[in-house]
Amino acid sequence: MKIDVSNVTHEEAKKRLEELRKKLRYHSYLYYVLNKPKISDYEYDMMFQELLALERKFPDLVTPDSPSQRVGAEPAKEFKTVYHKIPMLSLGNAFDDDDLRAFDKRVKREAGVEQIEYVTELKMDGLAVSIRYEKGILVQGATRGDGIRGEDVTANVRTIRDIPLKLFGDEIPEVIEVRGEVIMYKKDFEELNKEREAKGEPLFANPRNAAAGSLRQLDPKITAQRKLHMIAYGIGEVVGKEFKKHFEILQFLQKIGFRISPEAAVCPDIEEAIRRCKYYTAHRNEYPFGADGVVIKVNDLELQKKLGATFHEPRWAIAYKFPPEEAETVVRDIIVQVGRTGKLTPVAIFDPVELEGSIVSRATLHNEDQIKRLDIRIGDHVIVRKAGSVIPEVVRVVKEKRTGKEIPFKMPDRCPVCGGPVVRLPGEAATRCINASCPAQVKERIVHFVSREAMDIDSIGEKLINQMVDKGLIKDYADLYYLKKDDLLKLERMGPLLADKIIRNIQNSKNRPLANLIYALGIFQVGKHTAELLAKKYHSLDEIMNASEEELAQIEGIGPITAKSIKDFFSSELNKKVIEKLKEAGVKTEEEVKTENENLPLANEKIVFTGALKSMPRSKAKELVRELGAETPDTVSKKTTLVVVGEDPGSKLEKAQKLGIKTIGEEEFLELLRRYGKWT
Ligand code: 3BA
Repeated sequence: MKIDVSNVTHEEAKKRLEELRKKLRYHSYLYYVLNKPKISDYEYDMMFQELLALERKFPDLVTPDSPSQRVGAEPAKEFKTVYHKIPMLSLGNAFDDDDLRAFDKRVKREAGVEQIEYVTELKMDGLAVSIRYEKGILVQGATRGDGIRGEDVTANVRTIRDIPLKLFGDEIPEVIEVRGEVIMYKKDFEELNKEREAKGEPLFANPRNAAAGSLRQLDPKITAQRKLHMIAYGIGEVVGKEFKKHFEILQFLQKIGFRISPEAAVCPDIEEAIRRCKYYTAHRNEYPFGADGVVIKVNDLELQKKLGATFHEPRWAIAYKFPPEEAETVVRDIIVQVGRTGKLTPVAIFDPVELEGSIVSRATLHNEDQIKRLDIRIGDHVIVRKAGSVIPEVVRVVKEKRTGKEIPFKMPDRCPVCGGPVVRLPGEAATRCINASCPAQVKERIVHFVSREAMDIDSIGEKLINQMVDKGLIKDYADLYYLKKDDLLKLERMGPLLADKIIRNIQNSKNRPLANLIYALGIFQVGKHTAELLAKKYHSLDEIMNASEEELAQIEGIGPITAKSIKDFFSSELNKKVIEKLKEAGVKTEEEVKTENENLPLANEKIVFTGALKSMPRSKAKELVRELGAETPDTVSKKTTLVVVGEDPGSKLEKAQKLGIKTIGEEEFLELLRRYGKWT
């Protein structure tokens, strides 16, 4: 339905807009903050549509606090830093009743009173923010950051429906910073992850990470699509309003338009606060959001001030942490997953149980030693719990319930994905599949293969690699060299020019130094440095493949474990096949033995001079750099690596610039000579 505003005058619109904004604000408060709407969604939408229509007709009447202005800001390049005038401290932790009583004792002693009144609030698991209002208008939203400075996320917080753009009522202070937690509901988190899974995007580990990731988006339109909420629990700077109690602050926050912690309560003493903690603990899974504990605060603000804070936490508040939820279940199987880097992870499959509000049926067992340590067998009754993440773990086996029919687990000696050999190096917890063509690892291995320090193949990124593997164009990194233009053209967003460029870049990488190739192979424990040691010692891949483990271990800088890893890699028939494919494609696997000259600092440099040097004749300059190993051709070509530019340079300079070759002036040239002791 379209609302007709064609006959409305500017003056009428101004009045009507004020009225609409006030009504919309009020009803959205009833809806979002109090959960008690008085009008139907339809009525609300109609008012909103009318507001939009009027604002479209009279753009000069749009105000920043209008309910229409929640989304609209353009993506930012980075977040600005916000310094918190009043720091956002952290909270000390308590894990049981005794910790809480000890806290109370300290508070009583330091305050010099017999009994303390507390406020308990559920501790929401999200991201702390501070929202600043001036004259009742939202002017800035910031993340807590390190407590001293956070990030300016104003555009993003504006998209959150339960953060008012304009405060409510007629008791609005000149300035007020409202502090609270931005959270995501559990069901919205699960939905978001489902969507992300369908799109092949990485999942968020928990609702807190999802809330944080959603709020810290440079594009507020993305934040607007995420279902975020905010619950207020405190204030920062305030001008023009005084409070006596913390609970009074909470009530005030609710009055001016915020949601506050459900069931926040005043407790006459610590024993009542402890009872409240038990109550929240018993109901922890019934809240729509994740809560990880209870915050207990001294209610009297005068006392809070007297107690003060240490460097990083207030002495008047503490966080009671819920114990991790545990459940008993039966292990039905132990399967082995292969990660992107080849690590084999045993996973227990058990009868589904509910933990922290969601149903779980598998837990990571980390590695072989963990299974041994806990002595987990298939058929065992076990206690499982969640460890701050969606991935549960096994805490212990209920040995009393063993029947003797339980089956011990043995780590497979073949990769469950590719059937290739697996290796566990001495001192390593992980068992790994070392097959360069293992489908579980192929994407990661190709990403590594093309990276700068490896084969340095430009214009191939992770997205393209994913596509090529998913479409079956390549099964390992050697297949890159057999790619045809027609293959590439089958991919999304691929044109003939880009395809040509990719093929060219791949072909151009065939002559990389041997060290780059060795590194690119992705041998476990062989980084760039070890690859260089190997290349220097052996000059060819074949020689390395033929070297014994003992011989490899003798190289200075290579230990026995790395030597074993190298030997294991090259002993695998599957890996030999991949290397054979690289060779057949024409990838250079050897390197000419370096002559003495080539160990000089400027070996491989081709330096051309143009223009006159003030400090020496050109012949002298050439002689000096030749002594350092450089060649000094007379003309600039693609192979030139450096052009030294003197006074009145000729066409050589232009040519160098056209080819994008590095040029330096005389001062820099002398600096270069000085570096190698050829000039003083
Ligand atoms: N109350 C978190 N800090 C909280 C103001 C103090 C505080 C929290 C709280 C320090 C929650 C530390 C970050 C911070 C504002 C500093 C709460 C919650 N109270 N209910 C006592 O529900 N997560 N977090 N935030 N200042």
